[in-house]
Amino acid sequence: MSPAAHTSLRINGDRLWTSLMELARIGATPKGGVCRLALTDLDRRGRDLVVGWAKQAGMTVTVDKIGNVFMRRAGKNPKLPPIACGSHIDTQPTGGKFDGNYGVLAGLEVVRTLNDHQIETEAPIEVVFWTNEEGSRFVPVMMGSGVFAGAFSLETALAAKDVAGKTVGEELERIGYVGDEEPGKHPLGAYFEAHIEQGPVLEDAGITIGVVTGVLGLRWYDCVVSGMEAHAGPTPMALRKDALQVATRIMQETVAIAHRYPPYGRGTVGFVQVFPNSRNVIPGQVKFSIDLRNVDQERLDTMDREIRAFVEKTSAESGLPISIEQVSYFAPCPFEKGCVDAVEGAAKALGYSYMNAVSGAGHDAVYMARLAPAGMVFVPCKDGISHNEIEDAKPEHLEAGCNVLLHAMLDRAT
Ligand code: HGY
Ligand code: MN
Ligand code: MN
Repeated sequence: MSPAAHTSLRINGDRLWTSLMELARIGATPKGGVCRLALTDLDRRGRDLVVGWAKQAGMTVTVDKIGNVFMRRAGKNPKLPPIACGSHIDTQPTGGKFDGNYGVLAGLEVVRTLNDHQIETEAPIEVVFWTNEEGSRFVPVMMGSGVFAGAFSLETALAAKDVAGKTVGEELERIGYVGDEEPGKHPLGAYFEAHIEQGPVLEDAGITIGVVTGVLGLRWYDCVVSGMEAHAGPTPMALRKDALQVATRIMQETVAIAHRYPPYGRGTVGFVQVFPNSRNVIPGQVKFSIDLRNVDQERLDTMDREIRAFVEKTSAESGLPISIEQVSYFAPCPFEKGCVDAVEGAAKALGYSYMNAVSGAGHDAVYMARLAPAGMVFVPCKDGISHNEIEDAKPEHLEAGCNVLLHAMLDRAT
């Protein structure tokens, strides 16, 4: 918990809410959500708005070669590695106002509060937003933080293409966010991320703060089933090479595998491309995503073996070629005890209800945990819904989470 001198310090919840609503206007959708895909003009406008606010708060800004943005508030001792916080401002196509955006603007609110009270921390404070956390437009997921942590190379990331064939490198150039700093050459003393839970556990339990102890491991795959286009009328059922019918067996097995490894087994098929996608043509090719997750490494590896074995069996039985390529992976990630304790200590001292939580969603904190002590603060979201335009959260919960972030960071920065 932060030193006695600061225990009465609280953030300005109205200012945080106002900033969230202003940022949410960039890419606002009719149902009240946000569509601000990575490296689009909307992403640029969102980046520019947040960077403008940071400069107004007296912060300096550094951008690295994958477009990660580091906004810095000086500390007494510039030689100390910064105590950082942050998240992402890119969203899902049918995303919400709070996923990612909350963690960045909560960090900005921490700085604004320190400014209001002329508090000088020993270590610098930094607020970061990472490029393409969502992995929706460009794969891999958590791209900017992954390059920063060395999980994959800058070249691999810059070459990634969206469905229209545009590369990360071209789009980063186009929106003017190719920085000079080599990714990863930026010391961090500790990293905290405030985020909505994106699940129902906190709300169901009536708890305000989730003390995140770790994050599920994740494997993403691209799977392609190749058949033969043919006419839906004259082609007898027994003579078809129907790529979609075969693909659906693998989609069903993706879900079945998750059910076999509870309680944290997860299996999802969210992206499907059918070719030629015409109602009276037997599909000749289907490309689809597979997302497998679990909290336990052994179970995640078993799920990996089982989906690959099923693909092989299905190809042999159907006679259709099927490829499966892993395109994203990170291991289950426990957070550092000191950071977990700092979050719990802050929640306790501030008088908020709290409980331990495991994150089903991936976050940039997963990669930061490879480089420095890292922790996360969860707050409830309405009905646990996220990656949906109706995503919602209570101002008082967002304020509470930001107060916990403030004091957990002061615990490390003063
Ligand atoms: O997929 C995830 O868990 C994160 O929302 N990118
Ligand atoms: Mn997120
Ligand atoms: Mn997300």
